[in-house]
Amino acid sequence: MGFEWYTDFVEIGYEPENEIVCFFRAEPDGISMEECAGRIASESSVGTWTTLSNLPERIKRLMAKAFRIEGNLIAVSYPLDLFEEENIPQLLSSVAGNIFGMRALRSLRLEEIQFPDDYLRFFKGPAFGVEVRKKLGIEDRPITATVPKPKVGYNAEEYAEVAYNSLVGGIDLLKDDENLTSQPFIRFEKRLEKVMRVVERVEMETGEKKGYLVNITAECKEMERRLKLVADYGNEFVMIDILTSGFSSLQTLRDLTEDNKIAIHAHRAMHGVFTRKPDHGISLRVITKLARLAGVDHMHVGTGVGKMAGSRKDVEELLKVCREKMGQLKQVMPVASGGLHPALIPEVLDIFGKDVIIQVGGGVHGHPDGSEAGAKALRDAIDSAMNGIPLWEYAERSRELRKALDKWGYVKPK
Ligand code: CAP
Ligand code: MG
Repeated sequence: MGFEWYTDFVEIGYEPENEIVCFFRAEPDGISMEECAGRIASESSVGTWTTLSNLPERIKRLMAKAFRIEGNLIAVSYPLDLFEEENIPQLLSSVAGNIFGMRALRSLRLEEIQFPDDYLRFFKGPAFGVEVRKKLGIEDRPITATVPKPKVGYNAEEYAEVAYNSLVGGIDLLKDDENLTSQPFIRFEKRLEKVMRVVERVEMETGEKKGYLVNITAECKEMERRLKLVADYGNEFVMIDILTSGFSSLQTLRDLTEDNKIAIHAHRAMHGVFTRKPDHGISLRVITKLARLAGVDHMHVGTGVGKMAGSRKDVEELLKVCREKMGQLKQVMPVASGGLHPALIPEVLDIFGKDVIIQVGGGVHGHPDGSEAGAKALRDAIDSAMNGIPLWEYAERSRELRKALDKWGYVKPK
């Protein structure tokens, strides 16, 4: 129509230089792919539905360009000046904002974002990443974590007891569940105090360094208060549900942890709302990449074998995002979690290698002999896999491992 200019944002064959490039999967509704591509580039940069009476030359230079259309895939390049330095919310308001709500697009999925170093250089990235190993003195094996289960409901005393049994059984990090924060029956301060006492007690008894992935998810100022309490105890980790809290809170938290050397464990609860549909939403690849920019140290990436969606190939793709060179950003320590138990450990190590945090909740606390035995069964399974010993053979000298194998066999939970 005469008043439209969407196709002015299409320049097939254009070669981006030092720009942000986004790859979208789009399903147009009654328009051509070229018009669809133009809408995406226009609405996510400087355009709108109609030509304008005023459009200075220097603003034309900020127009995004749809430069490749292959089937349903569209590549769009964005001049860097469209984006504020170190501002993830604004980036998402641009490339994951209005375009997802346009009537002319039946569906849209942001599959990938590529950042030039000139954009990355403003981000702190992970403070520690894989170097969290140094906090625990663990260099030659995966780090283990467990979440007390039932995931919510214990009071602080009961929780501390499960924590003690898990840590003394060999778990390195005690992790709060994603929906455990400060409920009436287990207020944050009391849980923190009890668990930190347990951490100190187990460190004394075992001579091993332990840590608490304490969930501080809350309103931003409250997270800051909780972070300070964690730092006062000398704990070197916090956990945040990064998507329910939002990237703004995450970036604030990253700034706050700069001084007290606290590692950030990122839980991705709620990602399934927009990552699971293959034709609409935002890919976990993009979410994981943004989490690395924001500066998380640990990031859940699925298991490839457990109860959460995500194939081995999907997990391997996310491992690349955690580990590939991205400007000056440190690597992220991946977390394998969701439906794991001792029998699945060899396959997990085959996928992840040793630089991984293996989180096992039900697979520890569902052990027939309780949490301490469950923890030992997990450590024995790791030891077995790290030394190339078949699990059943190792189980001949580990009652705990044998009983875990008896209960769960080699089931891949759904
Ligand atoms: C795992 C878990 C984690 C999921 C999150 C849970 O417990 O604590 O939150 O792994 O999914 O609540 O289900 P289990 P993801 O070990 O008992 O399964 O890691 O895919 O983000
Ligand atoms: Mg959980």
